[in-house]
Amino acid sequence: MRVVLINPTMGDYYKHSKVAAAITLSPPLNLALLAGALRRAGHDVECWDLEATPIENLPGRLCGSRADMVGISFRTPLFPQARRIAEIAREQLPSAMLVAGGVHPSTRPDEVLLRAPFDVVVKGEGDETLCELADGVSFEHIGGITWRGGSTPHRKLIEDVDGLAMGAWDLFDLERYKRTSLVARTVPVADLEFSRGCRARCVYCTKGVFGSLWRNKSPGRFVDELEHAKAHGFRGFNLVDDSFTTITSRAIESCEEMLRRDLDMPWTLTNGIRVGNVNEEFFKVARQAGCYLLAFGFESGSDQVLKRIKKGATVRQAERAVGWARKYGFTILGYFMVGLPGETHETIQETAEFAASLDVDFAKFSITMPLPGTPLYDQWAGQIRDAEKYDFSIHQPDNGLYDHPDFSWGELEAATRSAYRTFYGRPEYVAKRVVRSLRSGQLAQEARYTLGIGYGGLMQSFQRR
Ligand code: B12
Ligand code: SF4
Repeated sequence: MRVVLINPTMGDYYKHSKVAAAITLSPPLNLALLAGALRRAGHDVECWDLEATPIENLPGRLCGSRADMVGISFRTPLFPQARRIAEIAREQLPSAMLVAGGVHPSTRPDEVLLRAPFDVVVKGEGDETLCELADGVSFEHIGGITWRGGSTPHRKLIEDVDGLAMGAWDLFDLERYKRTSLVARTVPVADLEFSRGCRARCVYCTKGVFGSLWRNKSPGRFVDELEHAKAHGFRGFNLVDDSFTTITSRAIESCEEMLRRDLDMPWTLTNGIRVGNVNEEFFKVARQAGCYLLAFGFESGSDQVLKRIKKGATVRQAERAVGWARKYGFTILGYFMVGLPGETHETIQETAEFAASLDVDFAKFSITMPLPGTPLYDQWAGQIRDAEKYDFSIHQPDNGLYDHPDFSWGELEAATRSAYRTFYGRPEYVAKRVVRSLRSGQLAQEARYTLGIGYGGLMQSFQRR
């Protein structure tokens, strides 16, 4: 079968966001893995990443592709755009099978079929399901799909993750992925995964694809993937795992294997690791193996709030983890959330002060969003303004998507600005940043990011105060 896989573009999503300078442009791992699996099963595949390679005449390209199947991948905010692409595909390729996959279709399959002209929605991991669809297996016999007229339950999570296909990186023009960012020093960067799933149950997190069963690759297979990526021209990698260090000893073993094969591929952990799942040895070995930057999902500086959101971590663990990461010379990013359930003005202030007290290099404060497929979405269902028009395409939440049960939007935004001010407004922070950026040779890049994320917020906060 001739298959075209499409990754929509994020377009203006980050235009008004302070994090734009920290977004790395990498080929989408999902398309690369799905294409690898399809090719292994004998199908012809093309990957169109509209983020890196916009297509001016999409109708013409689709028509000319003569595809039998078009698969579109999307997270929730990209649904409106995925719908437009599906409409064009339907017009140009009336007899092709249109397949939706990714996080949003996995959590809202019926809504996707109701509002967009897809034929089938794949729920959860698509590696095996998409091949079965392309092989022509009848819908009733394929686990984890919803189509017009039927549905099968989510299929079992893939346990043998060593058996997954290697990424089909040759289907991407890597020249288009050479944009550096704060979190990408050596480009192009490959997004890769060592494990899937996460055992924690944070109330704001979507588990609709990889679930709660943690599955990891063997160190040998994992490092084979790194070598495969390197052979295709990548010069660094970023692990997108939900929870890389779930079993810390396994993370350490994979770092040791990297060292043994002397890969020379600098790498990062930008998705955030759990502060309770680390030990000093991990930081030591990860640093030796080329990891230079990592993020922690701290979320809050209040143990009470952490408990309420089921983070399964404490403020004390956070302090200890930062101490170790600092000792081994990592650049450290901290993710924090504002307006979590159970939050008060005092706990938000506590979080801001906690962030400033930790020796982290950058802090990002995000207003809590109840995304579909999360326990928080169910908890706040009554607060969502118009579920039918729930349009996620806007990044910052002064978009009136939902009414926070305890704060007005004005209050949430003011609290966020104040948190940025508390963190980035410290004179000692500025001095420390300049010294550290000079030491790492990243002065220009880090200044760009700090100005964007920190001082963009800071300036706004002074203007609007
Ligand atoms: C890297 C990443 C990003 C990168 C994206 C980089 C890129 N090139 O795609 C950046 C930093 C830009 C990003 C942004 C955001 N992200 Co993000 N991100 C991730 C992360 C950590 C990894 C993504 C990944 O590569 N996973 C590995 C691949 C293999 O998994 P996958 O994409 O799900 O693909 C599998 C299946 O879904 C399926 N599949 C996927 N596509 C298709 C297509 C077809 C046709 C088929 C059949 C199957 C299929 O098969 C694949 C293999 O099994 C995930 C968490 C995670 N572990 O997945 C969060 C995650 C996807 N992000 C999330 C969120 C909330 C966001 C933001 C909304 C955050 C924000 N506040 O702005 C934005 C949205 C941006 C946008 N406009 O879409 C949520 C998604 C929530 C939702 N309902 O959509 C996730 C799941 C985190 C979480 N657990 O809550 N993100
Ligand atoms: S630790 Fe991260 S991936 Fe795991 S449930 Fe919490 S937010 Fe989700």
